[in-house]
Amino acid sequence: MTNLLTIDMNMTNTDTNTAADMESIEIRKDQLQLTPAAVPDKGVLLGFLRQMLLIREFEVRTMQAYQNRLIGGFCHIYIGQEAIAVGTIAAVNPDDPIVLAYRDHGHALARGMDPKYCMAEMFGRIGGCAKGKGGSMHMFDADHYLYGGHGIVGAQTPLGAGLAFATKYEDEVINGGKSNHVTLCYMGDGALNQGCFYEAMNLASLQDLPVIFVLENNRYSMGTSIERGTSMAHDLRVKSEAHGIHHAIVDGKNVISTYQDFSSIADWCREESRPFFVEAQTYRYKGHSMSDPRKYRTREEEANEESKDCIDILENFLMEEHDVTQDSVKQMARQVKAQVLQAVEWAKNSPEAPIEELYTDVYTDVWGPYLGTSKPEMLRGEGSEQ
Ligand SMILES: Cc1ncc(C[n+]2csc(CCOP(=O)(O)OP(=O)(O)O)c2C)c(N)n1
Ligand SMILES: [Mg+2]
Repeated sequence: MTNLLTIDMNMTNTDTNTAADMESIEIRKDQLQLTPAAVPDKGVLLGFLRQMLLIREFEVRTMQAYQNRLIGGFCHIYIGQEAIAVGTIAAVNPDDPIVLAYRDHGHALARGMDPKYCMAEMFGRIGGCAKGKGGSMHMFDADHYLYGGHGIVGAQTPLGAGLAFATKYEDEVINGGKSNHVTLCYMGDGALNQGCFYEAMNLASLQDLPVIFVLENNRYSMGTSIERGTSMAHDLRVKSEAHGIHHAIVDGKNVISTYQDFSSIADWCREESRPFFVEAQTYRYKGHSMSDPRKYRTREEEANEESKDCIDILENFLMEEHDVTQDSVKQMARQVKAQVLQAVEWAKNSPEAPIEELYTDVYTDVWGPYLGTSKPEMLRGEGSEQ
């Protein structure tokens, strides 16, 4: 039987290549050199800390509400990954679009969504950002250019390319200027294995779309480690290199360096109108979703990762470099806790959507009430028996 390697060699031999030529094949090196932005000042860093504390407290209360059955359905907790949402969103402009996977509460808060609307959305209440119709996985906030959390793994990647196409078209064609926006398209490591991601990269590269695919590599997709489920897990640059898209790795546990690196990458994408693929290395402390017993990894591994916590890293920096005291951090944590508890109260007191709401904000309004037959009301009377 001929193996693939032999076929390959035969094909090469029919070319003009010799063995000597093959030895001299050069691996293309990424030549792009970017200088990270400066470390932000104390005020900005305190803002980062407040946001990360807010997200963490919000997620703790979310877990509590879920356990008390105030939240139903799927619910994915962002604890451990806060530095990525905070550092990356701070590095772009407020009107740069962002689009998310389903682990989306942290990004929504970092983008400026009021925690009340985020919490009420999870409670399925009318006071939620999508009137409670979307739930945990579908935070959406058009005023803040947040184009949703998405539940189908990878589905947001073509949307990210599309958003970048839209801003580029608006900037260049409608407004007759230079493309001046950059879209952030977040994805988990599980999305690396979805075909649509490669289609999105292909189009983004072909059409010079200013989109950054932000890979939040937390090393697991549900219970599957990246090494088990993804080829070339040790060198993910190859995923984008095939499309002529630059790749960078950022320390997703360090909000300061994430911000610094990301700022210069985002500036480059905006200036050049080109895509980028950024791998932010991180870890999720909790299970995949609320019902995950985490049997696929050891408690030692978790403890080791939690000992390098993103909030601790920033707190230590602020204490060492800016004389921030433990007391002032505690005070900030108390303020944030009060804010989140208010959000929980708002969600609890917010009514459920009235029944008529079932028929609003949907693509069709022609279906009627359920009548207990197998054929939907909306399809009757159209002369079709199919
Ligand atoms: C197309 C598709 N396949 C499978 C699923 C089921 N599923 C939901 S989340 C998930 C894991 C994704 O992991 P990752 O992208 O690493 O994101 P993380 O949960 O780590 O944030 C899978 C397989 C899905 N939602 N969509
Ligand atoms: Mg993952």
